[in-house]
Amino acid sequence: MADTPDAGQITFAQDPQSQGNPALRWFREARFGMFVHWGLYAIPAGYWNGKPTPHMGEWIMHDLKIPAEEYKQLAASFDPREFDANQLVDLAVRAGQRYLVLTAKHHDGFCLWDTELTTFSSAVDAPLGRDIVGEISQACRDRGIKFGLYYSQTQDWTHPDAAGNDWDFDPETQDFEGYLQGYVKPQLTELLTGYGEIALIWFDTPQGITAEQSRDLVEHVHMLQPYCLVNGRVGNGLGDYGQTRDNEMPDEPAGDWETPITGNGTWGFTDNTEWKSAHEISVTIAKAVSRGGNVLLNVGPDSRGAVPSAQVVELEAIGDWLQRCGASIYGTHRGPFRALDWGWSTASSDHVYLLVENWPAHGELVLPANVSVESARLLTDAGGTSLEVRGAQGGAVVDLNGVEADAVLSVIELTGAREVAPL
Ligand code: H79
Repeated sequence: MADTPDAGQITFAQDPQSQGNPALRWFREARFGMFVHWGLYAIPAGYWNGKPTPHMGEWIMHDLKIPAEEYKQLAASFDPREFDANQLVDLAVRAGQRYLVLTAKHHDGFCLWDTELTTFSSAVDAPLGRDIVGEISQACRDRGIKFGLYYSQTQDWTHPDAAGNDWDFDPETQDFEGYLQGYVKPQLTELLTGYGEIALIWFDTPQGITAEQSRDLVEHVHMLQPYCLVNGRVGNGLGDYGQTRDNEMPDEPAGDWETPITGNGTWGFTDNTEWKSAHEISVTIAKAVSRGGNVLLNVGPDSRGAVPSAQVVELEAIGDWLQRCGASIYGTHRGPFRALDWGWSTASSDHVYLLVENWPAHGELVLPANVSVESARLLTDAGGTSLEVRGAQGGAVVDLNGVEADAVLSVIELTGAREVAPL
């Protein structure tokens, strides 16, 4: 889980009929978002009665087959009195993230809003008595951050008719369609009518959901909010944009897409401290944007609602990097240069951007043979230092002698880059 392999493909493709959703404009502009996995699993934080869970923190109930009635008692301990939604969203702003997706309901079924459909929520069963969806949505609205909700539509380990829990419930006698119509859709109605604009609904693990059921969910969301994006994991090739598997990077994907990545080896909070560095994250962002996609980077707040300070350091370093070179990321699209041995390219209508991971030891960055360039400058230093370009009629090189590589990832802006006939 800790790395971002290159071999992945788009698992949940963009529905060709949905490519026209006008909301994809903000999505393409944003490029980088914060995923927030927060729920009861932050309390055991990877251990149940001293026993470690073998995989991701938020899967503890499933992986240790904790009885639903026992797990549900955790709600009484969900008491993050000091949690401040403004601080969380301020962190997203400092990290340069333009949208935020909160786990309204993860696979364990615990709801972070005041729902009529169950008391198993932060608002009722928890002493907190707070509507976390409401608090974070308001903080996002105040700061101009697009707000989306993760909703586990197929798995719900505390609902007798949902998928995923075969240790308490009998899959043979379940009424999954009844759960979708009588629970999932009414909950989506609450979320899409009670909190103003919802920028996207992030479904997950479609598993055996039928095409008809996936379509019903997409239509339900769009009936309530036509400009709410639906991610590809609603299932069956539907949704407004495509998606990789978790922590994957596709090679040459078509359309609009997103990769969700962990900040360490888990989504829900545990004691794992293998944080991805700002450099690693910047490389993932560079690869994704150079291939037309977005990165949704996870934070898993602890049981008090705090993001671990070691991760805050990396997020702030990414934000600092984006302050300097955001022009190469926000609102840019697939770059013209492929298969570079030193990095990746993105493009806007005016410029081509080079995101250079392997800084050339000899001080010369070799551009593809059929490219000519008018001028180049370094984006990631304070002054936007001009760089000399030699051999502009094909086989051009950017002179990097005397220029220091950026501590996160160096970015060069090209003006007047043109394809010329190969010499
Ligand atoms: O929300 C995060 C994850 O909890 C969720 N998607 C991200 C965004 C996710 N759900 N499922 N998976 C990821 C992959 C599931 C892997 C599994 Fe297993 C393999 C489930 C059962 C076998 C890992 C190994 C978890 C339990 C055993």
